[in-house]
Amino acid sequence: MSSADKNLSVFNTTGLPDISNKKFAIVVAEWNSEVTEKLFEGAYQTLITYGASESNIERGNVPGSFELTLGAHWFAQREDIDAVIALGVVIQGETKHNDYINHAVAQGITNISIQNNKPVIFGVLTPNNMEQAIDRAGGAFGNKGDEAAMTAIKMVGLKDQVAGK
Ligand code: RBF
Repeated sequence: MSSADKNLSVFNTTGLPDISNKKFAIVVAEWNSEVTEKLFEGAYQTLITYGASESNIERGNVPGSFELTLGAHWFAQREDIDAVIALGVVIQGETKHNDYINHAVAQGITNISIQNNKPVIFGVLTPNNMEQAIDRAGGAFGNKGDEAAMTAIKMVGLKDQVAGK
């Protein structure tokens, strides 16, 4: 299956950790908010479906995807937060800006997850057009928000496993 055909809401759920006491932050970019809201809904719902409690999920908005790194960093610095999910949509083709934004955010998210020693999940769609974005935000190819939340859950579990917890 090529990544273009992957359904982002279909995943292997064997051996998922107990996340009932884990705390998550979801950072949402306001650019292309009609799509990022769908990503948020998917991420939030997936966390709840797999055992997170509503009171353990916090949300923060940032103006655009470029600001996801810093917004996520502020949450990641908090000791009580176990994982951060960063959600955005940068449409390629509409602006050359996407190259700069996508690379900066991908690198930034990698850096802050290492610095803070906790999962910070890259949930940024980088489609060629709005139709492709909608297909991956609850449409034909599932929801990248679901996938980002599942990634957060699995990484939280792996961290505990490695720590022998
Ligand atoms: N932010 C996004 O999240 N998605 C975009 O597609 C996007 N396109 C942009 C295009 C241009 C020309 C500019 C100037 C900004 C764009 N941004 C986008 C906003 C960016 O992430 C950031 O919020 C601003 O650059 C901060 O001033």
